[in-house]
Parts: sequence; C-alpha cells; structure tokens
Amino acid sequence: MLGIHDYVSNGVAWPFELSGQFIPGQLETEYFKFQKAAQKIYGKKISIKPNLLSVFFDALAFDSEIIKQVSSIIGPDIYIWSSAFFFKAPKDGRIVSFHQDNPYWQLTSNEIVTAWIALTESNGRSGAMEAIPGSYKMGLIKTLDVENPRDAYQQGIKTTPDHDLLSYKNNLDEYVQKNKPVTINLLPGQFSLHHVNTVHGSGCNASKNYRIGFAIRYVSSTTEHEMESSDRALHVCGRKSPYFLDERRPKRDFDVDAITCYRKSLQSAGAFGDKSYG
Ligand SMILES: O=C(O)CCC(=O)C(=O)O
Repeated sequence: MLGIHDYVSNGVAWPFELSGQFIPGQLETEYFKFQKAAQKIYGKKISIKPNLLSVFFDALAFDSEIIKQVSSIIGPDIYIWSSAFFFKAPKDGRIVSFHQDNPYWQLTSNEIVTAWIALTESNGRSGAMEAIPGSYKMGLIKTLDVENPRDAYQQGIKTTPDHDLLSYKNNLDEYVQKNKPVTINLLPGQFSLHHVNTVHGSGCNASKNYRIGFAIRYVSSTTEHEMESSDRALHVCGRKSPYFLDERRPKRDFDVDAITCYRKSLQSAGAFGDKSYG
C-alpha cells in the first residue's frame, strides 16, 4: 500500500475506494452485461473507451472519489484522453510486459494519471498490476521497438509475442531486474493511481477467477499528442482545451448519438487503432 501522500515520491498509490454509489459485487456483472451488448451490436468485445457507450462505465469514469484524487495530482482542468478494459480469464497465460505508458501514448505533458479500477479481485495470483515505485522520475528509460507507435497501431502492427497484451516491446527487463516491482493488490471497487512514466506490468492469471480492470487515462487540459494537430477527448472539469474535439457522455447505453461519437473516437490517438486488451 502506498498512500496519496507518497504519490510524489512513488508515482503510484493505492488502494482508494470508489464513492458509495457503486456496489463492488456489481462491477463484474456490469462488465459482462456491457460485453454481451457489444457483441450483439459490434460482433465483438470492446476494450477501448467503453465509457463512451455505457452509462454505467461513464459514471465510473466520473466517480467523485477518483476525480478528487486525480485533481490533487494534475490540477482542476481535466480530460479523459483514453480508457480501456484489461481482461484476463481464469488460468489465462497472458501478461502485460513491463513498460512506461508515454512511449506508447506520445503525449506532451507529465500531467497524466491513470486510475485503474478493479472490477474483480486483483492480487499476485490473479495477475495484478505490479509497479516500480519512483521509476517515473527516470523520465523515459527506453524507446519502443517501433519508430512511430501512432502509425503502427493504425496499421495493426504487433511485435510482441501473442501472450503479451501490449503491442510493442519497451525493453525494460534489465531495469526490472535491478528495481523490484511491488504488487498492487485490490479488491473489487478499489482503484490505484499511476503516473504516465511509472514502470508497470502484470503476470498471468493463475487463479480460477476473472481478473478485470478498467483503466482511465486522465490528462490536464494543456496536454496534447506529439504527432496530431488535434485529438478527441472527454472533458471532465475545469478549463477546456481548444486542442481537443469534444467526445460526449452517453445518455443511454449504445444510443445512436453515442455510437456516432464512438465511431469518430476510434480514429483518435487514444483509441490505439481500436486495440484489444483481452
Ligand atoms: O491491467 C494490466 O495488467 C495492465 C494495465 C496497464 O498497463 C495500464 O493501465 O497502464
């Protein structure tokens, strides 16, 4: 456990509790309900930006406890740049290799924090996220094995082995051997926070249960993408940015406006070419 007071030295903190409006046992059920509807409408599961299509996941992304913690880190002017489900089935051999986020995301600021919400229990056995405290202070430690991840995502390129949920190698094995990661144990309804340059990853799920996380990427209004002249993001609070075209909050699950907005958002940098994480 590393509290919010230690975030500045560690670049990672947990556990935090969602506000009382969510029943922890309901989160996993809502995930499967969402994916059943996605399967009907799109013919596949959806990983990226599900909060643009679902009233429940929209409410999670705007949870008052998360926004309180996020604004204490990046200030009052906030957008959601991206979000994703990270899904591991029981006895799932897939991993997320250790990495820093910004080599993949190519954003211009450091005012970027992820809230990772546990929809199920996440622990050492089920393939919880692990992170190296203090690693964010190193800046970018290594580059990726592709020159331009924005292009590579759009072309659907993957250079990692099949069992890695990430698409590209960040080559941090040596750093991880020298700097021990800590395990972020979370119960359903708890969340962790990590900085965009914190080294993190996760192992396989050796348990009999699902391990499902919903990761939301909050950025300050002054953040931009290095390669794009404009981008799409969802305004949360505070000052707006002329750089971001507005995404919209869904009024009902998969309603016509939400589906139209989602189609446009699949072209945004934070959609990673509609990548799947599970
Ligand atoms: O869910 C995981 O195992 C990894 C998540 C992750 O890499 C992230 O949220 O940045």
